[in-house]
Amino acid sequence: MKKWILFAASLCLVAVIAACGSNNAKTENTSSGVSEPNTAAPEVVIKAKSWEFEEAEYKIKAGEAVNLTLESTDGVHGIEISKTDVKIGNNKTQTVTLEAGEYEISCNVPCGNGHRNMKTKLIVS
Ligand SMILES: [Cu+2]
Repeated sequence: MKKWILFAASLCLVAVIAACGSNNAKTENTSSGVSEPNTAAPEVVIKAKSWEFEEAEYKIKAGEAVNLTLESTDGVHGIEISKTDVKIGNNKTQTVTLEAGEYEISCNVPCGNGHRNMKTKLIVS
């Protein structure tokens, strides 16, 4: 429980810092992308198998909470999203809120021969 309070507090801090630094383009990626669990948010399922993701790209809305679920249908995988702190474990869900842009989703679990090529795109707009 305490962890969540700390986490929420740090999110608030990031929001304050982001608001203050909005004139400075370099600070805009300080937000982690990870937000508090929100079961009301729409869900996007990213299916993974050895060694590829089901879709060549995934699309979500900018600035809105989305539940990203990683579903592995073959093998054990995990994902991380470039330019963010978002990491999602095998068959886990994470609520994320991202700024518009193009991100790369890649597998972060060494899962065998094709691991290094296990990437897909996330379009946030
Ligand atoms: Cu992998």
